[in-house]
Amino acid sequence: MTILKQPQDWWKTATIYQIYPKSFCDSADKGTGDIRGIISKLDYLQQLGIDAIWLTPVYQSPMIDNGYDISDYYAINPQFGDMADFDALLEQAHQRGIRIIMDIVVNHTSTAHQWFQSALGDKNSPYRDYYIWQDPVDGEAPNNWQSKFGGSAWALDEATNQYYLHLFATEQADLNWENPQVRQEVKDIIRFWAKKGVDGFRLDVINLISKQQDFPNDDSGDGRRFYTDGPRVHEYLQEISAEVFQQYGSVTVGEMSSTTLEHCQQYSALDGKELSMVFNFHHLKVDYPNGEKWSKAPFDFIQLKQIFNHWQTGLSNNGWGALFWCNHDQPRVVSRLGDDQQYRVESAKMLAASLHMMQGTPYIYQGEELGMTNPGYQDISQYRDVESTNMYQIMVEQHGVQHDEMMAILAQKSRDNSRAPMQWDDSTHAGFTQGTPWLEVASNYSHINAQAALADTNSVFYFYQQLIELRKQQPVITQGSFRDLLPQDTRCYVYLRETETQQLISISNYYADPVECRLPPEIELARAECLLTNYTQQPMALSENVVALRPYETRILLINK
Ligand code: TEU
Repeated sequence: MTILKQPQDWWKTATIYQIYPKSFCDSADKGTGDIRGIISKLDYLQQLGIDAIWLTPVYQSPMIDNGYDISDYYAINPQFGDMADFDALLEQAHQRGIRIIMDIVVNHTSTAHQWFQSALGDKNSPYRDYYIWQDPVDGEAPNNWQSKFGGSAWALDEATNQYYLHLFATEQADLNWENPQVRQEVKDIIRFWAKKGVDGFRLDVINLISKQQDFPNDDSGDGRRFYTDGPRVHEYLQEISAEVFQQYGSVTVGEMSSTTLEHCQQYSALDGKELSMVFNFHHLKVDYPNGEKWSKAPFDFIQLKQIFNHWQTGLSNNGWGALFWCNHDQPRVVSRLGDDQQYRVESAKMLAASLHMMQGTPYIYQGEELGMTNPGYQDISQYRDVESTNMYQIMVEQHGVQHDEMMAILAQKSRDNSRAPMQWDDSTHAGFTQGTPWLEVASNYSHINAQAALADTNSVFYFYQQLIELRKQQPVITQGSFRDLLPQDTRCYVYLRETETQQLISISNYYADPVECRLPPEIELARAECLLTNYTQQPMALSENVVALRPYETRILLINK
């Protein structure tokens, strides 16, 4: 087994690529992707230049939530292959210098897990206390907490007349972290994978593991304030970190739902006592009017900048963040914040540059490097995601939203937007499968695909390749301080990264109209070298400190002091 050296903090200059295996590449004509399919694309990933792969769950699972409902943490789902395939992936990736980060889902298990099966209907089961049970209140659920996928977060176990908690689907029962045996099981699971040579872990909704133990009713919300960043979460993370992560030198990224900067400073504190870095989602709620995901709205640009500024300055010298626009739960960013028609290539590159020049570790979600778009499904039968199908029912049947309106909302917001199969080439089903794909391929695959991107030196792919390389070459990207130079500008995001020896300026026009922006006089633009831009023609002349930007134009400038 090839083991990669783990120089300290290697992940600070790294770029990580997220693979959603079900939608990546099918090696066996069955319509769903698999591990062998991933292995066949490692050369492609090496060419892109990424340092590590975050693999979303490939464990045994009934796939109600596509693997986020695990029924056996020690086995590979046959849909994806077997343990020999997994070992081959690890070996083949390592031979190419690519690390593997596994997704660990331990806020909950599948209700098909043997622990839950033993606990269900039996108060005396040794596994009963692995889960969270409450008696009914007035013959109803113990409180009004809502599932993230809609409806009550409690489901009744009729045989014992107690409810179990499920913050996600009914088939995803929350584990009781108060029970030390549960924590022991979690450590054993992580150790098993770390011993195999896995390089790190992405921890699913890890800030939800500690619930307030009196389970109060929430008279002003959906209950999240009683389990988000909960009372013992830091203690639990420190325990696992000391006993497992630090022992193996694993990189860790925690997915933090509805979190705060203060908690994230502690989760990702530089002493490494909890996690290496954190994902937060505040910047991806700028198109949720009044915090409501299930309605359509343009994004709030000023708010987007304010959120980035808050997190960039707040984590600087304090912690470390993951930088991302896309993942398997989010719509495609080029459709969301860019223009997926006329300026698809320009806006995909601009969004990439504007994010990748910040401090943190960038994550690229499969297909983002091609500028893949939302697939534009028009029929409810095209959706597969449990959240989307639940929400369709709730919104249309209970809230009286019109079918057409809900279809338009799903086309903008559904998680299936990112789960549409990867577009490899212009053959049938985009080269993703020879079978019938489990989720339809976007019809634009004939021109948006990896093969076409590799043949075009101006493609989004090569732009990402350059961003990945730049991060390794220019220490200011990893180390520099952060300052928004034009916080009031309603069209452009212009920020400065600075160390004692370098200034890096990221300038981006977030809109399709040309715009001029005036930089503060202390920036000596005449001395700047342009490291990267998304227009091939000569950049427009800079007059004094005014920069003229074309639609979605982005420029990365460097000034050596
Ligand atoms: O997601 C956590 C989470 O809360 C979401 O991003 C969720 O999809 C969103 O709130 C719905 O509006 C993680 C996984 O990334 C997701 O795929 C899983 O479904 C979820 O946990 C449960 O394991």
